[in-house]
Amino acid sequence: MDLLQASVNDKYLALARTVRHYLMTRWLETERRQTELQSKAVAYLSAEFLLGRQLDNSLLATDLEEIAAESLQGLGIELDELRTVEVEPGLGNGGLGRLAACFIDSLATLDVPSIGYGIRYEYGIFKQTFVDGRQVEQPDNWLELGSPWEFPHPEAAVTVNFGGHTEKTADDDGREVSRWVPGWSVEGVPYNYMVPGYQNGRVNTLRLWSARATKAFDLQIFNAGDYTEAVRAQTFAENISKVLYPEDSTPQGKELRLQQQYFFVACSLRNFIEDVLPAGYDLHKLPERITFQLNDTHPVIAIPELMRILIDERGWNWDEAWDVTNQVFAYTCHTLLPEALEVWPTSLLEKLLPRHLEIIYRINKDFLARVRETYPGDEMRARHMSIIAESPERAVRMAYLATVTGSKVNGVAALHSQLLRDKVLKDFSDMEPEKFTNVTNGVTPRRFVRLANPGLSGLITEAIGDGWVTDLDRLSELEPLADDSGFLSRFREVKAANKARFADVMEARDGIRVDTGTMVDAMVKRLHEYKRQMLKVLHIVSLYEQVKSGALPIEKVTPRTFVFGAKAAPGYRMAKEIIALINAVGRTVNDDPAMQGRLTIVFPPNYNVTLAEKLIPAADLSEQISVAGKEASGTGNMKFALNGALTIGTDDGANVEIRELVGDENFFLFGMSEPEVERVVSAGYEPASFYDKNAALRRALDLIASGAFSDGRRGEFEPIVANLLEQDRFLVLADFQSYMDAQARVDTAYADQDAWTRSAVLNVARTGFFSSDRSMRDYLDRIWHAEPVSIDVSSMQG
Ligand code: GL7
Repeated sequence: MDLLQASVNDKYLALARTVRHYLMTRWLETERRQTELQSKAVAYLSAEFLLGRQLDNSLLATDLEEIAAESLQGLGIELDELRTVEVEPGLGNGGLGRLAACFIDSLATLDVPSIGYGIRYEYGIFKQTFVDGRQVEQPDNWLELGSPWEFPHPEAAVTVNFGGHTEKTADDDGREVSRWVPGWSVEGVPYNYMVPGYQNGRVNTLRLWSARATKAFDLQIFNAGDYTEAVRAQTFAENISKVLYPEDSTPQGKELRLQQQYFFVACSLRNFIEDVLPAGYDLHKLPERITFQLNDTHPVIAIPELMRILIDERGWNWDEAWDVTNQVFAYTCHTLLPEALEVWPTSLLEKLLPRHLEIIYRINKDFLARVRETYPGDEMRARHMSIIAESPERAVRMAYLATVTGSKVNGVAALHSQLLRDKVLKDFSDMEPEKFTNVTNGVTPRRFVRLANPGLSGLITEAIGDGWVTDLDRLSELEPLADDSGFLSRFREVKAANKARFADVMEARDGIRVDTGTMVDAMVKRLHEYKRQMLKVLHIVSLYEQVKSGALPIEKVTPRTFVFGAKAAPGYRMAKEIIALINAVGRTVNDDPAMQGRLTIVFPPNYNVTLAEKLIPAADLSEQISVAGKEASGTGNMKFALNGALTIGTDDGANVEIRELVGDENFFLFGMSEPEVERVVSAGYEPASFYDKNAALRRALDLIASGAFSDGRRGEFEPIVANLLEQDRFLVLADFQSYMDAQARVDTAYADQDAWTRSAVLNVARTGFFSSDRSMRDYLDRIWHAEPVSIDVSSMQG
């Protein structure tokens, strides 16, 4: 095709194919080396990988950016223009999925043989739009314009069975064994993605599975002459990988969801055992070759699947199979919300995976025998610890199954792991304390500093060299520069340039104007009541009310741009109401001439990884304000701190560790601690008493209830107000005053720009700990015990 006729998308695709071609040699070499050495690898099983755009990351990993930009320029093409056409694969909901993407990046960069296994959803997380300020979901057709980063392998499809029943038969030795007679099956087609390490020649694989109808199935029906039925069957099969469930931190409990989970782990185990391991490999030695890390409970059905393979397909006895299964799985828990722990009704498992249910029953029987042996006579304990819940309906507690089976169980921040041991999984931790460990989350410095913040990266590299990109602890070398006025002013210039860039993006993307002279105060994360976007809204409404009532002179208000980014699960009513309220407050405040240049609210729709990469480097203040004891870790908090935003936050999740590292004087702490929350709740929390006692809070809530943000319609936000006054599960009202006070401290601190910038620099210098490279080293030391294997790039051609 003639270049003149090529669309921007054509050019983007051409560039992507060129880069991936370059990576291909390294990919093949990585695989060759693994086949040769057969060293221990890590398989990260995750229902979500929220990858973000691939082009930039690949250019960075290959160090091809400059060459690409120059050669494109020679052709009259701007690299920047091509970057912007890439549609990010949104194959995840939020933190959990993005964490998986950071982890595989770090594993590749650390030269660890590893493979990611997940689902190639045809539709990722929905595209969020606002209609009259209310969230409306649109399908995310991310494959529409072609997907140059994936390699489909239809020839390597595997079959996955479902349904049917089990039969008791006798084996050769006359022992009774159970046999699964499945009712139907689908095929899983692997789509491989390259996961390049940072300039080290290693290219690992992310293998995502796509479902299609089996040939046999089709053929049977076609032969019977029923064309429409055959096509229907195809659609039925393809449904399995059709769409990502948009629920976040809540279990979905739907049959299709369980189908997705079993589908991808069954494909992955089969792939690993039959294609990755050498032919004839003795599976008794499996623990020498692999750890399957279970990313939350979504892949936990892999446990009975491996037992089934070993016993039913390989003819092993139970104890042998259990011994190996125990050693190869480890489980990461990502939540503290009891309602978010997945349970599957036994009735559903019976229908979809009857053999697996039998295996789970047997695991439970053996486990409970162990509990009774350890705690004779303590029947209550046995009942509490049972993998099978008896009410409200008989169901399998997937977190318990994972805990009982896994070699290790970890939480994702120090406080979270402590609360798992003390509360969520207390009985299990009492029985097997050595099983429990912590690995604090991390984020990849490649994507979230080096790529997202070229200005800051340049400044850091100039000061301390570029070693920090793969050794983030080296950021501590910046510490002395926090007192260097020249450095501080350059740091400030970078922040200003990042704000200007963010403003440009907002203008181009959404037609939203951002005043770059204001403090950028950002709260971006899924909309969830426990994360308390409402507390942020009350802060804004209170400031607005105080100005309007004359209590606060406008000149005293620190000019701020409040940036929200948040998707609500489509079925989560209250979350959607809160989105509508934020937009309503935004409209009123932004349109009020009295607020001009002082208080502005921007809420770009469809917050995603791509937008995060532009916003985070521009932020001054990072809002991490969940009620203590609910946010397992948070990872946005780390990204902001690493980019020089100061945090206003509760003692929750990884905030605790951030504050410890940056120091109290560089962090705005507020709110009740987890034990305080616990005490208030158990004493019988009465939110209305806070409303009665606190005039500012009362005025803010009254203003919302008065219809001031809804054209006088008083009932509009009644559900939100009533919920706060009557229930307030997440103690928004109880923490209001403390939050307002902390925000006042923010204003005071921000007024001294030198001191603020110094704090910002110290945030960068002291948060190297939050590299996902460090998280991976912790997993390697404490859980996986796999070794790096370097790839020799010297002989490779471009
Ligand atoms: C989460 C936690 O809510 C979040 O705090 C954590 O940082 C993340 C990664 O460990 O996992 N758990 C969860 O279910 N989702 C998360 O983001 C969706």
